[in-house]
Amino acid sequence: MSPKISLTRYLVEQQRMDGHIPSQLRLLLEVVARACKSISQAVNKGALGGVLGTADSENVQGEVQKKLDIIANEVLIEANEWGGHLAAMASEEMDAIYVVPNRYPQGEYLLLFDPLDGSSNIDVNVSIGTIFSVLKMPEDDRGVDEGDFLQPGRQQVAAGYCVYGPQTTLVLTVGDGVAMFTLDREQGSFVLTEENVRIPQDTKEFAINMSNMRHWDEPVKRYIDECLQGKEGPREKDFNMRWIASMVADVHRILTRGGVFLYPWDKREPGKPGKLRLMYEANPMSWLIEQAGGAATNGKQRILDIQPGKLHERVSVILGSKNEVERVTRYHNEAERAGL
Ligand code: AHM
Ligand code: MG
Repeated sequence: MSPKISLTRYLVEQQRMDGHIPSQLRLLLEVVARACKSISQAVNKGALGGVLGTADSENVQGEVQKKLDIIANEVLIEANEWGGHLAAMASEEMDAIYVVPNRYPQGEYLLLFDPLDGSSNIDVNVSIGTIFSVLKMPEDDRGVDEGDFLQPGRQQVAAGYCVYGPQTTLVLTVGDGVAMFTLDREQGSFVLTEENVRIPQDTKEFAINMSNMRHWDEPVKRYIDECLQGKEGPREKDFNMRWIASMVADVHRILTRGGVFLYPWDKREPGKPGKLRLMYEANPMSWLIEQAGGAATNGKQRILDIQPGKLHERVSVILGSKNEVERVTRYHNEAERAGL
């Protein structure tokens, strides 16, 4: 029987092999994984741990916070602030960036996270997760501020998520493909269970919140309408639909068996470019998807090339199997040319 490869061993070997994980980054990833283990414990206890339900607060986006949103945010901050690997953190649940306090050494990395993605699924016992993205502090920077975070997604040095479902699975990229680790609860460690994850280029499965159909713009309507026509329509095949309403779980399915995920701009709030957040949801997921051979755009442009203007910026997201994402993107370009 081949020996189990723990996350620690995987990271050490990656560091040795190509040297592109410096030791500070390795420590950072181990600490994030440890925090995810502790969030997984809290999620697991559910009502027994008194962690379900809403807190009496709203986040910067005006969304009511769940108790677990706040717990997960605190776990990630407490785990990461003292190690000397970070200069600052940013979170969906915090208005401003969190600069590592003076009493601790400052490191060269910036960590962004959505501590508990899929909040609407917490109380109903459906998969949820933590999404994270790691950037490097710009060189020769004297003091960290929000501007340091505003880097396009292609500059990420690590990205991943941990999905708390029937299994707790950590999925990671450091720019050398995608690896998956399953939490072995008896050993208390993440064990490598999938390497070189690849997404099939074609798919018969789409994920979108269909209840927003009447608010979509033309290219999205055209794409979904063609899928719904199945064998009798222009796509000449029947499509299946899934919508978990936890991006982590939908993306995990796509990394596992392919598919396309869409959370497009829609007319409900025309001033907002989309629902999902660029820096700690779309960017890390897009990089993972690209690293597994898929694609990710906002309909017009590669997500990883978008220059963020602010920390909590939103974006339209289309990601997954390459040929489908390219098709939806082409439909957007065609609609633009036709002035639709
Ligand atoms: P959250 O970070 O507040 O949980 O919101 C993001 C979630 C995504 O995980 C998911 O894809 C989407 O919101 C679901 O939205 P909707 O309820 O509009 O279908
Ligand atoms: Mg989220």
